[in-house]
Parts: sequence; structure tokens; C-alpha cells
Amino acid sequence: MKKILITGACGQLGSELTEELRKRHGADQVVASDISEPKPSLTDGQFEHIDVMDRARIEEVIDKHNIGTVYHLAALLSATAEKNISFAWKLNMDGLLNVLAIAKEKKLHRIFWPSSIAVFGPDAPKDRTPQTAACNPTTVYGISKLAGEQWCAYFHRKFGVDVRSLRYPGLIGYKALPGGGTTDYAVDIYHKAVKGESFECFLEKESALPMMYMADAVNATIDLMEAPSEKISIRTSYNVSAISFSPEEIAAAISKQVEGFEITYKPDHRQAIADSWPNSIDDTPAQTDWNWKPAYDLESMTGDMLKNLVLQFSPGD
Ligand code: AKB
Repeated sequence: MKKILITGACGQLGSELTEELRKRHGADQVVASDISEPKPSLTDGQFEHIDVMDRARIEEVIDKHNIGTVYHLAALLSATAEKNISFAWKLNMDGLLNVLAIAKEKKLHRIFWPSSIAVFGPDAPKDRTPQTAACNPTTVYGISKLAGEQWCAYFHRKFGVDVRSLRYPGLIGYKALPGGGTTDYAVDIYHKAVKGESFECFLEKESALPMMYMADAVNATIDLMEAPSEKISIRTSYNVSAISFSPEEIAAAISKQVEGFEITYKPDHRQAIADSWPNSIDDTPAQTDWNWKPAYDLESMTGDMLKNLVLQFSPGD
């Protein structure tokens, strides 16, 4: 059987996706890769160092491990990308184009590539933003995701590459920290709450954004990848929705479970990014095509996050 390769496996989504795919297919079937050193949680299976801008290196790893499927996650997120626009463009685009070209040449079985709600900009409706809303992003990250979506559709249409994609909202999990995103506050806030500290939020209190619990994100990704080809009607990237909340709403959900929790607001440059994105997403095509349905709402996610972070931070661990 051909193996699975994950790029960017040390990232927030990569580390959890690697864990779940190894659970489902066996640790020896899933090769994790990253430009960084492997995290301890990734050392139960094979690991390779890959800089995704180096096409020859990706090919070498694909040949060495007899790879059939690639989850290509390595990228710079929105806030970091704004600080280094040329590098963000190079990493996000060259990485994807390398993987797509290799998939075409080696006739790989399937590719997954993450897009984002960042493809939408101020011209899209804010609430329940539909799949086909205007995509005029105002960030370099959003521009790279929009271009990437079109490259995915092009490689599918022109060369038959079976590449699939989701427009992730902000992802929230307790196992790994996000890095450099605008939605990162919604992870950091839980860490502060379990440490008994107050939280200073870099977004305004009413700034609602689409979000998703990591367990739902991992399931959505694997469900999409396991769906029969004839069910996939969208070859750019699917809208997927789960929860939508503002900083004041997540703080209220935490306060119900952590007595005395306090939040203050000091909006910074990330506020402009958040302001350009939708408040919530309509994901009808994902529901219709491959039965997408999230399991977690704000309350159940908050309960699970707090329970698991308390276990992680408890003395003796
Ligand atoms: C970010 O904030 O940059 C990401 C995203 C929504 O794509 N979490």
C-alpha cells in the first residue's frame, strides 16, 4: 500500500492530523515532515526534514517512502505573512506548485491542501458567507490562498490531479499552539484561563470570526479525502463552518467554567485582518456533497479544551 506524507507536520493542524492518520492507518504508513525538528508526539513513526520550496527534496522523500497521498500543510499564516510578504508568497505558492507538479508527474493518488476563510475580503457578505461570494482578499495570505485554490482547480481540470481543499476557519485545539494567525487568540485565551491569569485580547470584543474545534477539523479533512471522487463538485476549496463567536462570547463561555476569569482588549494590527474576514460561513455544498457536520459548539469545545489543558498543566505531568 502507498503511504501518506504530511508536510508542515509540526504545525497546529499537522501534528493532530498526523496523530489521527497514524491511528487509522498505522504509524508506519504515515510519514511526517517539517523544516523544524520533530515534536516528541511525532516520533512514533517516520519523520523527514523537508523544505517545501525544495522540489527535489520532496521528490526524494516521495520515492524513498513510496508515497501515494500528500497532505501539504506547510505555509505561513495571516499575521506572520503580512510581516514578510515576499517570503510568504514564495513559501505558500512554491510549496503548493511543487507538490502539484510532482503529483502530476508521479501520478500520485490524492493531494490535500488547506485554504482559508482569508480568501474572502470586504466585498463578501459578512454573515453566512456563501461558497461563491466575491473573493477580493486584502492580505497576502488571502491572496496566496485564493491563487492556490485556482492552481488546485487548474491541475485537476487540466491534468486530472485529484487535489481537494477546505477553507478552514480559525482552528482551536489543546495539543499544539497555532503560530502567526489572526484567530490564534482563541487558543491563547484558554491557556491563560487554566493558569488562572487574565487575558489581553488583540481583537475588539465584538469581532466575531468563524472558528472550528480541532477534532472537527481533523474529521472534516479526512472525510473530504475519503469521499468518492464523483462526490467532489468543488475543486477550488470547500467552505466549512462550525462555530462563530466574538472575544466577548468566548470569554463568557470560559467564565461559566473558570470563576473570576477576566479579559481586557487591546486591538493591534490584526484587527484590520479580522475586519476584512467573514463573521460566519455558509457551507451548504460541503454538507450536500460529503455530509459535513461539525460535532462541537462553543460550550462543548470550551469544556473539552479546559479539561484537557488542566490535565496538561497539572503538576507531576
Ligand atoms: C489565520 O488566522 O491566519 C488562520 C486562518 C483563519 O486561516 N487561522
